[in-house]
Amino acid sequence: MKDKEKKAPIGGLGAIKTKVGIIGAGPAGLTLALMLQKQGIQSIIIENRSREYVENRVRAGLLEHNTVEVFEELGVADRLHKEGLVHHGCYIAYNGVIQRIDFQKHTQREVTIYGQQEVVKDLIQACIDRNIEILFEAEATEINDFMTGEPSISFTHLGENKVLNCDFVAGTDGFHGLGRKTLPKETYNEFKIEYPFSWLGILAHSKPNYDELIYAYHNEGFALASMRSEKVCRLYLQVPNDEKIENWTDEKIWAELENRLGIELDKGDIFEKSITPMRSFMIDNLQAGRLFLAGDAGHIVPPTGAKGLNLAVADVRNLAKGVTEFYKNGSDELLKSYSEKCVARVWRVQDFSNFMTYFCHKQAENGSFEQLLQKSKFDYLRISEAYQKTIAENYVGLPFDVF
Ligand code: RFL
Ligand code: PHB
Repeated sequence: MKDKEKKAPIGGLGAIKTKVGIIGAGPAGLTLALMLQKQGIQSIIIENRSREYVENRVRAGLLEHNTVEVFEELGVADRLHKEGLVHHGCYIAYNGVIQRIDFQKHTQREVTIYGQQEVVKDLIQACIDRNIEILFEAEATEINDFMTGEPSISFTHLGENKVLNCDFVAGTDGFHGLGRKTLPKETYNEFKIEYPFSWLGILAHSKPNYDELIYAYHNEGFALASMRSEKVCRLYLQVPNDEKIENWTDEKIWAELENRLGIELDKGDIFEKSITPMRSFMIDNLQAGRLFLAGDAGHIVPPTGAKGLNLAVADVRNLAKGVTEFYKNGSDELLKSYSEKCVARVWRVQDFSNFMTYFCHKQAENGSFEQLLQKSKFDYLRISEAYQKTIAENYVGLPFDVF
């Protein structure tokens, strides 16, 4: 919808107004709304799913030091500190030979294990407590006039067509959202890798009998042992892209995990299983006029580096700073450099996530040149403090303002 006639007038039937119209109540959109509210800037979030759905969507689990600090500053980290598990290192294994990466020693920083569903629950509750309006089951259908100073978002809610008039539009609507589809194609280049493997992920009522995460290369394929609490394990197995979840009985999953991880597991009740493809994707521009993309809307990293949610938080931190500067000092300098600043960090994280993915996954035949190079990297990791430090500082998250 390009012409203004089709839109309801401001204050008219179905039209509402705010400063920042945010599409998507994922970690990016919710964090942005709270950052803006802290600066006295009003926003409204439009989310096409129900509250129950977004609060129960199983995804990430690992928060960088930076991300935890942002949540502390926003006053939403109480439950995270009570229930989250702080880890000072992780293990990387190659066919059963284990090397610990010591985050504390190499970076004086740590990571926190806390499920994305819990993050989202905390953020939604804080938005509600702070009178930030979230319209659930409201689908954004069009972003209008974003090259002018008066953009708007057309959406449907409770069977009605509505319009949100705003000064800025934040496309924090994930990989399949409207934000990136709306960004003019001529403003960006697109980059992607589709990996020839996927992750079969499970959640189980089991006691993790490992104290830190284990990333395991194995001749049968990669496995990752993570956790959600002292009673819930989160585990992943590398599977082919065309794998069907029906082919994996619980017994087969546990046997394969024990084989690849080289440890005995507490084989409890599996209550969630799904297969996720692995991809790296990004565009090198995240803005046009008054439309700004953040989080998965602008980039996807394979989960081996545990970075997607953390990158989403880094993006919206830059966006909130730019919008705040605009309202407080009338300057759009930070907004103009928003994309450039975010994209520099995205490239660094893309490289690390891609490195971890190729490093840990089974790709080449045993004994092939590629597989022996991969093994050599692991042999080097075993003896090189420098290599360990490089992994540690990327894994815990580089400080925000270096990029
Ligand atoms: P989200 O979470 O996808 O939220 C976007 C929201 O927008 C809504 N939406 C719309 N709403 C209204 N109108 C429309 N037209 C809309 N279109 C979409 C959607 O319903 C949704 O609610 O994006 P956001 O906020 O950018 O957050 C990104 C993170 O969710 C993602 O990067 C992470 O989950 C990635 N990830 C991990 N990240 C980490 O930092 N650490 C980890 O340990 C980690 N592990 C993972 C992961 C992702 C995984 N999967 C399943 C892809 C492990 C896995 C297996
Ligand atoms: C998780 O706990 O879900 C998780 C942890 C680390 C990763 C990916 C996922 O690299």
